[in-house]
Amino acid sequence: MLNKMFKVMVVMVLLALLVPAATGVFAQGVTCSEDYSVQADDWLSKLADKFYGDVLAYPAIFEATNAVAATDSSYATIANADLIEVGWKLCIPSQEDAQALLGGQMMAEAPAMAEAPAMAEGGKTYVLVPKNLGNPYFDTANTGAQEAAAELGVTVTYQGSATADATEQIQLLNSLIAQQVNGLAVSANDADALVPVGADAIAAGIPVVSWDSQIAPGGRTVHVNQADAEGIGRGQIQLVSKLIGGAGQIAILSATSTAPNQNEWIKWMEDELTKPEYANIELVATVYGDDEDEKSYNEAQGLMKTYPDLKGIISPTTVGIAASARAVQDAGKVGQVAVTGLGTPNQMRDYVKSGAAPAFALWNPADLGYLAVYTLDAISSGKITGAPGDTFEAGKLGSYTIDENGVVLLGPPTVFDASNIDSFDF
Ligand code: RAM
Repeated sequence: MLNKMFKVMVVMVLLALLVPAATGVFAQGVTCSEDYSVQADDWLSKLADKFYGDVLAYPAIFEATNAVAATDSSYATIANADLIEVGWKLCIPSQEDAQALLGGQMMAEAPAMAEAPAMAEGGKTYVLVPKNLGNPYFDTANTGAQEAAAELGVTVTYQGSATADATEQIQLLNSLIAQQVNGLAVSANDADALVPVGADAIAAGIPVVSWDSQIAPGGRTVHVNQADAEGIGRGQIQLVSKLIGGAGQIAILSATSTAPNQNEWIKWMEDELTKPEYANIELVATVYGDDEDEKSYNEAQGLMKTYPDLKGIISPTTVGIAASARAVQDAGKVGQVAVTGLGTPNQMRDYVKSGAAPAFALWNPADLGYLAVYTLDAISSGKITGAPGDTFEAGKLGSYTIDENGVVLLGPPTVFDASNIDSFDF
């Protein structure tokens, strides 16, 4: 870990020193051996791994693309190496040119870096378990988890059930315990139902953290929470109130009825609604789309039929909010029914622009997956036991402390609207 951090620092120092040299290399005719068009879920270190087998070689792509962009505007100009956008054209220099661009230092370290996958093969395997597969939110969390895995020299596999169902999830976890994996990071479909299987894993020496949606204490050591539940819940009511002018009927379209995270947020929404400033807002229904697109869409349609005067839908699930916005648009009710909730900017961009969902919130799921893997690894490697007060380092995200409830908090969510939605790509 320290070794990796040292390498990152060496590369950063070298880059700072190398800017004039890099320009020189291009002056000497380094060309792009390949052009690459950025796809969803790409990030620079992933591409560096793909093209050079070395995640730390990403500055070569960064430098090369910016250099060619200076004379050819069809290439992207990358201001921030952490932010690349789908569709951008990148310049991929040859391995040789990349090496020259990085002053030879990067590739000189290649043998040491190449040890990482070998170590991982005989080394630790953790499993990142989403509520279900096929949800871009969890796919993005997995990209962050893979980034952490590469930094830590471990393998993280991504395995989930087809539906967001606790029984299916328990079956999967039992089979992972039988396979003697080295750690489990789970977004739970039911807080209590998963306690026995989580406790079995811990008893078998397999550390368990929950992330995104928690397993109750007893079935996990630490829960990696995206943001304070009270803040999320109250924030949703504040958002919908603004969008509907403080008066009218609203409904909640949630994920599954047992989802620990949504249920906690809804509890805080209901509490917020008791404040006098919301006296003119009436919560008429809470329905469940089970984090399935079609079911969520049908539920949203149902709400609009049953409550023709409905003014707002809060959907605190990335699947539900996108389906609700689509249903509002298809029903020709943009401007009459405002959708808000928790969504990914990439899924919601068009609906923000059409006015179907003018504003919503979320955290960065990739950071959440990254933090979950660092937390699990800190426990698995014995750096911490996971007890309240324990502090550990989580790579680029910095230092975290486990609170008195065994919870690690990522940080406050971002509110997205027309003014900022185009700055985010996940
Ligand atoms: C869905 C899932 C997930 C939740 C997000 C906001 O993707 O239900 O658990 O955190 O929405």
